[in-house]
Amino acid sequence: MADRVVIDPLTRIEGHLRIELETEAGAIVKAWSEATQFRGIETILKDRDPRDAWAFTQRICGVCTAVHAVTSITAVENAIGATPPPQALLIRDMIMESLAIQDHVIHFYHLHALDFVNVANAVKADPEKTLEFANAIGSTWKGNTVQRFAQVRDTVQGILDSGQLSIFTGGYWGHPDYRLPPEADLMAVAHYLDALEFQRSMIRIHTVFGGKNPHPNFLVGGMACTIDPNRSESINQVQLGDIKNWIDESVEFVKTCYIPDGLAILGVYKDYFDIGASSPNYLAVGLSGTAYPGDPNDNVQRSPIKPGVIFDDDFSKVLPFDPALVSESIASAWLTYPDGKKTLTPDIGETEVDYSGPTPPYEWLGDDDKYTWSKAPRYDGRPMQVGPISRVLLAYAQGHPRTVEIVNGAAESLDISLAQLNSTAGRTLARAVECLISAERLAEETFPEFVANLKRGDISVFDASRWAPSSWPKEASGYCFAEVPRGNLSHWVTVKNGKIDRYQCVVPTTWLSGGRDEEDVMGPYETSLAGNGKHPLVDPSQPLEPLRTIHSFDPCMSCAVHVLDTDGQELQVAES
Ligand code: NFE
Ligand code: MG
Repeated sequence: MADRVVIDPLTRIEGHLRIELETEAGAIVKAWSEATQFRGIETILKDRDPRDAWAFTQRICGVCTAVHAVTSITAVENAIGATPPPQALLIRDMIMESLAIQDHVIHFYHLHALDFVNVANAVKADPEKTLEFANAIGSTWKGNTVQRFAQVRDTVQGILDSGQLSIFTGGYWGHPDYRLPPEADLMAVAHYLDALEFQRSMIRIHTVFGGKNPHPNFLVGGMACTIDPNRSESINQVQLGDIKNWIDESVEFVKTCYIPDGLAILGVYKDYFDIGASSPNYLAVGLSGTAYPGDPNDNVQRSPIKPGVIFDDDFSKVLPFDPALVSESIASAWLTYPDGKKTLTPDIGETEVDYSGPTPPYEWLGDDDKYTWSKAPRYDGRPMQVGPISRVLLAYAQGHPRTVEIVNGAAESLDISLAQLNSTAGRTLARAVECLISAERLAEETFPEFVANLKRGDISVFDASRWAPSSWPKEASGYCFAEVPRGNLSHWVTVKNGKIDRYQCVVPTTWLSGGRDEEDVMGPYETSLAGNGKHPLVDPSQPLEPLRTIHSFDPCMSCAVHVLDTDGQELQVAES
């Protein structure tokens, strides 16, 4: 008889995720991924001005913020035929890339590292030996000093002595599978605190180009800022100097701190390259930060890799990506589609609430066919992994030189095969690899290209020719697929008589956290836990192992279940 285990809420994520598990002899045999949170954005957009959609969709999330805005304006531009100037596109790229760097750093240190790093063990470390450990793993981060490590050890001791663990409350610090020596734990906790300080500067670029962060300002047809190196009231030489410094600091942090820490920690937990394999299919439209409105020629210049998919873990074969093959199933969701349909493509997607679950508080949801608020996206009928792992695998398979170089180096130092990247540790490694590539691209390509254009006098950031609704077609549809921190994000819009007629978002965490489809095929979270019946769970009262695996996807449930509203669709539609 299987034991039943519930993790609710699963913490150190954005939003509310519940995981139900059945275990036998210390291994997970069944899993259900359950979005128990209720929100509403898509239906709010009906009948609104499409030029405002970015401001609403951006509020789907306080973590990835700008990505929904960029995806939205690109989809709307695609529909109405607007063409932003090249400098505006480069500004958007800089915003997307800097967000990706910040988001991955936050994920590794603040949301995921404590699955492997035991804070309570850090106080046993000797600060001098900690510096030796940092040197031994190749960390040249400027924060590595004996004084700093001693100070952090004393801070952690003070927190433990107070009995109030503050940000470290609720960890499974007594779990037997924390394996790092105290020196590694102390170093990682010091870097956790450094990263907390440091992640701010990675995102300041948003405040220059978008006025603020989170939720910077955008504009259909361009960007809502002015750039002129010679004018004090616009973005000028002073801000460009600041931006260059922030970008250089980001590269330094990722290179000297994040990458060595990631390799060292994953090296100690190497069995996690054989744990947590998920759906063997991968989708990406480019490197991190790419915004792809459907024309393969549109992003040739900016993304060195093409949109594509990989099926069945066959990394030697990249198939072309076809937007028409994306669909969303509601077989396991508390939603309904017209005519009893279970699947719709997003261009004609619906968001109709149909709650059939028990009245909370509930004990178990997985016995019902429907158990989540999340739709289940599919590509050509298959669940897909999206995110750093998909982008890195697709870039590797397409021979992107820097990706090949970094992946081969990491695989060699960890002594793992490419196939082992489909794993809990593989997803975490891919995120670190991608973070370095994003930082380097921002520093060496995107920002220099923007500055070079400026030097040539290109200060145009807005094309007004399609601003007036009278210049739009009577009816038009558009979409944009973007590569955002957690994976592939698409927005789909239909504009009719100057207003939004339909709007759908298909979000990375929806791709990943969605449940079973009408064929009873599990979604990626579920497969990572119960795909082979071997995922460990030693102590159900301290479910650290499944936490490691789910955290490797970096869940954002606020994004995943943006589709609903507590009062029903009609009320919100009437709001415009
Ligand atoms: Ni709320 Fe997001 C990202 C989007 S979600 S964080 O990255 O879109 O999966
Ligand atoms: Mg949606």
